[in-house]
Amino acid sequence: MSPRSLCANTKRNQNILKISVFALILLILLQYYVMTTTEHRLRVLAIGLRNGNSLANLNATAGTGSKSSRLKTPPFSVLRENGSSVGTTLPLCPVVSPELIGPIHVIKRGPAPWNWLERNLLVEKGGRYKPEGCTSRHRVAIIVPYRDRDDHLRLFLQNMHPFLMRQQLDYGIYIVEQAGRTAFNRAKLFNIGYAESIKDYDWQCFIFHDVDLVPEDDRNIYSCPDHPRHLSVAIDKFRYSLPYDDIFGGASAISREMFEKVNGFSNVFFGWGGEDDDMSTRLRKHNLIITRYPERFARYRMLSHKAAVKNRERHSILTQNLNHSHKDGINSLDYKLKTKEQRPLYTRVLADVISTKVEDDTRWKDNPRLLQLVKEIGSVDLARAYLSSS
Ligand code: UD2
Ligand code: MN
Repeated sequence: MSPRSLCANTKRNQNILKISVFALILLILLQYYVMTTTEHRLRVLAIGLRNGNSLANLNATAGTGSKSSRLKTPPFSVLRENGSSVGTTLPLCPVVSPELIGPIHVIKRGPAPWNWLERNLLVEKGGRYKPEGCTSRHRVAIIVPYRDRDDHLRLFLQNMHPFLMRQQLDYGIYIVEQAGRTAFNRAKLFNIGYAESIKDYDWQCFIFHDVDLVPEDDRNIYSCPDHPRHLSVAIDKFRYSLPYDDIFGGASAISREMFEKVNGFSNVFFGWGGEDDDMSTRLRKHNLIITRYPERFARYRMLSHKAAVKNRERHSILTQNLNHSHKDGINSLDYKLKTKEQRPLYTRVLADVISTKVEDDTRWKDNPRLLQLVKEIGSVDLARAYLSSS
């Protein structure tokens, strides 16, 4: 090759390199733009609400152009008869909320400080919200089991409130916190959330939700389902695929009627695992089929955390619990309520999950193994059954 053509080649390579670098920078800038505008949109949405704008106005001011078609509403008289929110006479909200924006940018790191959240997330005390211009079709209590995850809680609320508002739900968020250091009991906290929330309002259904799951698309509607609905179908941590068919953990929705029919969750699963599968068994036993939205909507990010210590007894408790569900659940629920307060962004329920009956009962003092088991399981009957079968 002549020195001249060698020189031309090098020049051409340099040009290609320059163009590639330029294209790369352009791509990065574009991605940054998309991300920041989505985030900005969510903030405007929240801030706009504080200023008393209706969601419909916001839709125009924040430019959140609806992806779903606006549905014509039926005549007012019909709507009032079917009205769902308690104490409102406004027409029913459309079946599909016009505020939905589809895929959303999840805020996964760097939770905002509490005072920022309280100033910008525009909900009523106790984490309550209902749409301003129409009567919501669904009264939904979101129940979240909780202990020691402040970062997750802030991120959860920051993502969740705008998401739920856009779905035009009449909702309330209950954070049910376990007091003390006993092994975590997720399912019993759900039962406690159920029991405490129905004292406040006539909720039609419950969404049982981990604090570390954040939905990625607001077409994943948190409405009251006809059949139990498993919501967290595709999670980034599980490579967006369902780990197994019967899974009911993560986030799921169930009507009050069905929840009561299956006697709620079991109270006896302390530590990690088993409680969600026990609920699947209860549903199956009552011929209730678990339904799911398509994967492309039911997508979630799981906020990062260390893996919990597994409950080694979970499989044997699961097996033994098969015949106990009628007497282990909301009908045997026993706990000590320590605090219940309406905080600006959620209702806080702080409870001791160890049964009061157990602590007061002196009959077990002579049998330390049984006493320990009773304390862990929360039921004398079950503890005896486990002891005799082990
Ligand atoms: C899986 C399930 C979860 C549950 C758990 C077994 C999915 C997506 N998740 O979660 O639903 O069945 O296994 O029990 O299928 N928590 C606290 N503080 C604690 C411990 C737990 O707040 O110290 C709460 C919190 O809401 C958390 C949830 O309990 O998200 C589940 O615990 P995890 O996140 O440690 O368990 P993980 O991710 O394995
Ligand atoms: Mn988790």
